[in-house]
Amino acid sequence: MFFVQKLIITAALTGAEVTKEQQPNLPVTPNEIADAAYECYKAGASIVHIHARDKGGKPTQDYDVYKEIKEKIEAKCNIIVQPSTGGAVWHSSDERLQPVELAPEMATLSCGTCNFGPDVFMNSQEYIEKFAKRMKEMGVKPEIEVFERGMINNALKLVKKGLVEAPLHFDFVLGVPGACPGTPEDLMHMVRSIPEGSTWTVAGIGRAELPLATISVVLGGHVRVGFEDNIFYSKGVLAQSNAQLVERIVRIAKELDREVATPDEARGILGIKK
Ligand code: KMH
Ligand code: ZN
Repeated sequence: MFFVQKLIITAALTGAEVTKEQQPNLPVTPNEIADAAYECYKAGASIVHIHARDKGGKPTQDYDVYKEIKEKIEAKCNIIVQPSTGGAVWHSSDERLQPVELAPEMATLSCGTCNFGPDVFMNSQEYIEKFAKRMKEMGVKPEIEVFERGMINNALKLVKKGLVEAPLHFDFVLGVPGACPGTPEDLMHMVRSIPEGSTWTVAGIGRAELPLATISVVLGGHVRVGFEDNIFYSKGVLAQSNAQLVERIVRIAKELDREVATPDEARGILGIKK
């Protein structure tokens, strides 16, 4: 086989920024999120990246809401549930850490501060180490979120301090307004900057989603798509569902002769023991 690893597709279903007004099919209640996760699983996703919302549709990092979502998804399928510890820009570090207490198989670990549209996404060294330490204690595999190149070095510092264990798994989030753009050159620079033996995925924001996902399929990386990152199917046309975005990546992967990983195969690639 030309490709060493099967393709891991992550569906980022909801995020903290998108509203139902912008994307009427955005899943926000635990039932909607669980249904969307199951549809993405059937379409070929092996990980779901989760952000919870409260009853009013506002982002929340509440333990109980994440618990309900996780249990509802796990009742439907064996997709890897990856809660966010990024939350929304205004959440405190303690609020953000709550879903880690559920001991999910994975969670995100943002490794530096950056501008985030009009806001600042705060991830001081103190936050990063606190999050990494708790994830290690809870046996949670971190997905290292990289919004700027220097965040890779911050992640490597965690390895030196024994807070994260190699092999590392990175997510390059490219095209956030105020942070690293989503060009192919930016992606290549990131890929060349991580230690050998690491795995990586790419979350292209907005219009960058599809081209960067396609490049990643060819390069042997992995792919994240979904309404958190992009609400459109094509220019000016809203996507019908998160699963529709997953289905397109599966078609592209098939055309390029790259097999798509099941959740258990993704666990094997990422070194997650269930
Ligand atoms: N909502 C962003 C401020 C993550 O999920 O770990 C942060 C975010 C990253 O979405
Ligand atoms: Zn997120």
